[in-house]
Amino acid sequence: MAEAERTDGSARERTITGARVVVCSPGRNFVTLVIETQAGVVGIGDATLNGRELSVASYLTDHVIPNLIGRDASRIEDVWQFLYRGAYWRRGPVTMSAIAAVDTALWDIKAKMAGMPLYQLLGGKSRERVLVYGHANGKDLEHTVDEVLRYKEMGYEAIRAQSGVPGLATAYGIGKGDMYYEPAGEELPEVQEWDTRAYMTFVPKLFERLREKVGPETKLLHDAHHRMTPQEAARLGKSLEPYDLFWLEDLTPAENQEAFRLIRQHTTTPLAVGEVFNTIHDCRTLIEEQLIDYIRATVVHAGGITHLRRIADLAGLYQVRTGSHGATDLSPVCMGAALHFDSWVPNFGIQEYMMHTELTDEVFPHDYRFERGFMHCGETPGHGVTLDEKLAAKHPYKPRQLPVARLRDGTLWNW
Ligand code: EZ4
Ligand code: CO
Repeated sequence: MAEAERTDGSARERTITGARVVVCSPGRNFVTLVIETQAGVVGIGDATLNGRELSVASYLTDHVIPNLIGRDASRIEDVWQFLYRGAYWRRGPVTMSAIAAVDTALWDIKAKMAGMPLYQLLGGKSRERVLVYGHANGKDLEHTVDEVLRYKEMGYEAIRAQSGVPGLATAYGIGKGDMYYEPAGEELPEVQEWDTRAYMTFVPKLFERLREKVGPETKLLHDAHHRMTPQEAARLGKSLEPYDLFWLEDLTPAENQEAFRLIRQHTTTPLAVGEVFNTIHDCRTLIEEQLIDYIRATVVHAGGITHLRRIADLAGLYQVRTGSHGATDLSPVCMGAALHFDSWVPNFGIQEYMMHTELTDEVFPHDYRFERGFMHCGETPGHGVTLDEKLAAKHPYKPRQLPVARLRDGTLWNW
């Protein structure tokens, strides 16, 4: 290791002495990185990439961890740059989730060493509580209305509504009948059916009824999950304008960022994009041209707190607010870190929140909590989430993949 990369004597206690990856499946698969320092301070980071978990685990174990041993855990920025630039092969979900895990664990360590909750290191709280949205899913229109009203009863001020579509055997976002939605099914992907026309005919009817039932106050959200062409997306946004959505998410695949110019010209429905983004480059055009209202990038898939902060700062220049992904396939470690980030970030919009199962919560003890529509991060030094490795070991990894979508004629579509 070069001189500059070695820890100096006074920083001996901050030296990274060990790191390991824990893959477990307390109901669903999670990948967690554990980093240890000479002083015995331990930090953890989420590295979960739904359906491709072991690739990130290997990237960390085989390629990243050997580079961490002996390094100064306090040099978060330099470690980030080392892992990003130093790998030569940049970006991509596997690399960026691995970097995110290291980054999150190092922020956890730094905050623990400072004896402060993580949000203090970011600059302190900008708000008292974090607005979250919950997921209401129903097999048909009436069922979805009931579910939305149930979430309203639970105190949610913002609710995402997804519904089964008449004539389609399956639809994105519909759970298997309980609170714990999980899209990854079997070892090989479930094939779901998709028909854009059936969906686009139905969705405005759903939101007309929902708005009637919940009244004007409740914030309603919807996820189109990348299924539309730009022109269809523009029309869908327009057709939902009367129902005053908080946001319409992932209308069309956004590797084509320029497509949003067309959508934006046609609709005033607020747009959210970015849960699958890994870096600031994935959203630079969307943000700089003010083509979206909310950026969905997360701690775990977008290079950790260090990189998410860069994205949020760029977004802030253009009045784009954050709305981080928070599905159950992001572990409580990501949620804990996200809530510290959300408590600080000046241009905060909303945070997605889906309850993890009791077993998941037992494996990842944490101090964040939900209270009537809002989340609160805790005051424990670090990000406030730990890993019960003994319990985790009782729930080994199970191969599972996300579904795929096909059109009625068999053409593979975007799930
Ligand atoms: O389908 O995280 O807005 N939330 C979502 C999620 C994603 C899953 C994929 O693993 O779109 O539910
Ligand atoms: Co989404």
